[in-house]
Amino acid sequence: MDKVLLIGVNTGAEDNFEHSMEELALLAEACEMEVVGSMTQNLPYINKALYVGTGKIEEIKEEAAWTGAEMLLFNDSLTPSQIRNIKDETGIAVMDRTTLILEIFASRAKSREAMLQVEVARLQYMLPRLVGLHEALSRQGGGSGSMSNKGAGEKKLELDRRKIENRLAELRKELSQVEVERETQQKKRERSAIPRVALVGYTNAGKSTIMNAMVETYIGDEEKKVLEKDMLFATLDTSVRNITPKENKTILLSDTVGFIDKLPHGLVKAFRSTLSEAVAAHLILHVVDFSDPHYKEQMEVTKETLKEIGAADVPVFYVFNKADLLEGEDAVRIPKITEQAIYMSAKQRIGMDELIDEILKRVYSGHKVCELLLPYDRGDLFSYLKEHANVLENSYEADGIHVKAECGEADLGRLAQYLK
Ligand SMILES: Nc1nc2c(ncn2[C@@H]2O[C@H](COP(=O)(O)OP(=O)(O)OP(=O)(O)O)[C@@H](O)[C@H]2O)c(=O)[nH]1
Ligand SMILES: [Mg+2]
Repeated sequence: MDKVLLIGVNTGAEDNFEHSMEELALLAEACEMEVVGSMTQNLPYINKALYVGTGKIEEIKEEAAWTGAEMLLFNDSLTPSQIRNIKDETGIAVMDRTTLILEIFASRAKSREAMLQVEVARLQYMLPRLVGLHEALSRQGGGSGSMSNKGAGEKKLELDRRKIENRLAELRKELSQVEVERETQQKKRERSAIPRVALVGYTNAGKSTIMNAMVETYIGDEEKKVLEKDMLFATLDTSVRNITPKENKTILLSDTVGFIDKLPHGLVKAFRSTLSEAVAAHLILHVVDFSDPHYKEQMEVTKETLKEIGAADVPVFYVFNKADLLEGEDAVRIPKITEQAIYMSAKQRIGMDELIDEILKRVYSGHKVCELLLPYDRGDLFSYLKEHANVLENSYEADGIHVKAECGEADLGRLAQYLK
């Protein structure tokens, strides 16, 4: 396990500096690093060359020697020259927050799509930094400034850059093929008229735990469970499960990657297709870790990210999870339900039935009771209704199958000619 020393500079621009340092420690743990210390500095602005103030470097060196740190982990995105300068000054390896998050994603990615997405994000992050490095070196190698007089280092970097660009093009091509497959599956789900519900929220809020509680109760197949773990970014791949909590009331529930403050922009872009599950949902369950003192900021980050991926118009129901952990005057009697939210505990399975009721109420609200007369040669429609609508009554008569069912709008349109 790598021993790391956390370094942060507080310029006062961020309201939650302390908390983002705590989060950095969690991210380091999620990447299997051992945090041996944390150093912070208040500065009016970031030092362009060294990120920290010049005097601080000496202190960092001492602290690193004292704690045995093998790596310095900075709570920000560093420029290539900062990385190089800090390395030169301290002789210790340097990593920044963005690279760390990309590393975590890279180690967790399992599906072909997630792996491609992460690699694209990583290379995209590297590319401009290579250019920066390239410029710094060409200043050294250029000498006379003549264009033909390229240094060997410069040529190598140009080559590296071209290699990365080619690789990126390849990856994007492959990714778009994988995305076509995903889209086809998604279209199939959209056509099936089964309401789609997406679990969305800050990382570690309990999305996968809710998914598993539902799988346990309504599917009962251990194999259908997803990974739930007290670790940032446990989930990277979207999983979709077909759940039928009440007869004829099926939903498609999807569990997606969690969000975090300062999620590298390249990653949001790279994961857009995975997150499209949320965009295409009828209902978003915005899961919040209500026991986290910073839950309000986390909700803001989630809302912003949802806007960014184009899911701002999807109706949202808030799930204030982990309410079992609140004590004293903060304690809430759970389950508690309001117009827009439920307070519950997925882990203790308190409020799961109520959550299901709220979901069904919302996604089946546009459903109307209708009476149909289906001809006998359209038995396929009857099977369809049995699967997708709530069939209340049916009888086989001389003129056909008489059906009374609760149907959604899309189905009503499709079945209009058979309405009694
Ligand atoms: N006390 C308590 N712990 C919970 C509750 N729900 C989930 N947890 C725990 O919180 C941790 C994270 O849960 P997950 O379900 O993996 O969280 P997630 O939102 O899927 O996280 P990512 O996949 O990383 O985005 C696990 O250790 C869960 O056991 C709850 O209601 N109460
Ligand atoms: Mg998860």
